[in-house]
Amino acid sequence: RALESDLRRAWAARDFELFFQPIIDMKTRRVSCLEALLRWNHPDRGSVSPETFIPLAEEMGLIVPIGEWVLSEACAAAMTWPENLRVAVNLSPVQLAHIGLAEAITASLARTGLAADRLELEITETVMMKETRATLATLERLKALGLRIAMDDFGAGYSSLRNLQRFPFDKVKIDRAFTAGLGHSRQSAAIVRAVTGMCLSLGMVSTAEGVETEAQLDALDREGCTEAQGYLFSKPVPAKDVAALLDRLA
Ligand code: G
Ligand code: G
Ligand code: MN
Ligand code: NA
Repeated sequence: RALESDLRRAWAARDFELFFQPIIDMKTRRVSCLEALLRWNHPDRGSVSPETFIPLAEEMGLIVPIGEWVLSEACAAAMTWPENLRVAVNLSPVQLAHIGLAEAITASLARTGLAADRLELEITETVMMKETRATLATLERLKALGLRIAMDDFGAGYSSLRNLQRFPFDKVKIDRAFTAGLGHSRQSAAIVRAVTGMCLSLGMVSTAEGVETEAQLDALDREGCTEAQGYLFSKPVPAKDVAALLDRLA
């Protein structure tokens, strides 16, 4: 398949770039974290979405080296930001199942000098269903390094409250479908309220994804959500534009 050989070539040439999108603390309305989002600059197709090429990279066994590159680049980028800012990195289920993950993370932190408590890992729930013992052991090990773990896209797919109970999550990222429903769907507001309430009770941060309007932000604040992310603040931007972005949002 054409895309497959293109991806292999792209990886060899490191034709990838990390973009960063800010996450805002609801209380201070300041940036607390930036999420690293991978982009592939395809010579003909332009920017290819990770939704297209990550599954392919998983099949091809490329996700582990690509994921290690992402971790390393993200840690290096965070070292150029103010020290109170964290960086969030998305992990593929395949990376989570890979035995070398904790070593790769330790190596990235050591090489860049980034403090472990400035790194967050975002994990989607799909994985959790299988290998729960191995997954739990890995997550406990990563937590012991001092980093934070977020459940990504909560409510979107295989969400199970059992997973929130048995895995050591620090944060829940509420899927943007619920944010989108705020204002015109009473169900969305009720679900957001229930999730943020649960997070508060369990000592977890709640982050709303896909915040696009002031009205949504106000509703989220009312419902007790603790962080917000979305186009209202900024689209994902290249690493070189982060400083200007932070100035704008300060
Ligand atoms: O903003 P964007 O179109 O980049 O994100 C699309 C999807 O790709 C999101 O679900 C996001 O979690 C995922 N994604 C973005 N960057 C990475 C990455 O570096 N690794 C993995 N595994 N997924 C990523
Ligand atoms: O699954 P994950 O949260 O990692 O995916 C992030 C994805 O969400 C990226 O594709 C990013 O570009 C997209 N995104 C970020 N903010 C918004 C937003 O406010 N609205 C919409 N529609 N998408 C967003
Ligand atoms: Mn994410
Ligand atoms: Na998400």
